[in-house]
Amino acid sequence: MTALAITRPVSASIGRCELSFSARVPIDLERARAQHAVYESTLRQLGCRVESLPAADELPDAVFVEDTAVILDELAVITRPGAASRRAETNAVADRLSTVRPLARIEGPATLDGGDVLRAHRTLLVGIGTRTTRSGAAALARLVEPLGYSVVTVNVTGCLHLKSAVSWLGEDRLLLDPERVDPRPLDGFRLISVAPDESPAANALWVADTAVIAAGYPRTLECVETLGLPCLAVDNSELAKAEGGLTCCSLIVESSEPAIRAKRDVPKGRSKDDS
Ligand code: CIR
Repeated sequence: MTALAITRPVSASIGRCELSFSARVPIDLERARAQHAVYESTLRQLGCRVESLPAADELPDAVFVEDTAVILDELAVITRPGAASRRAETNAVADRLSTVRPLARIEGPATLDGGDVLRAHRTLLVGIGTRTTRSGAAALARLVEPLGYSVVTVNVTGCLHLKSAVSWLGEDRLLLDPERVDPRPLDGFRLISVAPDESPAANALWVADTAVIAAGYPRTLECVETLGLPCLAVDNSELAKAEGGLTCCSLIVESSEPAIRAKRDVPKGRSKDDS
């Protein structure tokens, strides 16, 4: 079955992106766009149908579509990003996702970024850190637990999102930087650590049973290959200056068949903890 990969162009204003942990350095727009084009063609090579949303040059971080939604088989949850400058990004994403999934929303004042939600089968690991609040995680839990998902919160320190530090590599495998995430809630998973000086490699995209790993981290690549997993390296160095990794640049819809498009009522994700 062909997965749909939703992407969005690198905005002309990317130089004004949100930054939380890195110093601002110039981003070469043409190079960022060229790397993003290679990223999209890698997704195509892996069998995805890539669909790019309309450009939003006035929204500096629009390329990082991952943060705007959490897509499950049964519904898509439109997030309320922790950075106010990013909230308008959700509009175009919601429009597109409304054609493939019933929608639910995280309502304010709770906040939740898609980069903090890591799905492994029916478990959603939710990072609590700079962008996602406890009430955001609780709001997500109220939406998805009735559907049979369990939500496990994980404290994230020293990096932007949970998925900056942990990635799912199929089955029970998690690739992680143990320095940046509390491994205690990850009991039951097989933990694969990135090489000690290769922390950014912990953000890897698992698509079509292949690990897409940021170029420039050869020891982590070799470690994942040694597990017998197919790997591809993609250069993401320009968008890394905006604190973006490989997962951030796509939303993968595993099945976009019309059969699952039926509308139905989905409860709002507002948390009583927020009032
Ligand atoms: C931000 O700070 O929101 C963007 N500059 C980077 C977002 C990266 N997204 C992600 O890790 N999921």
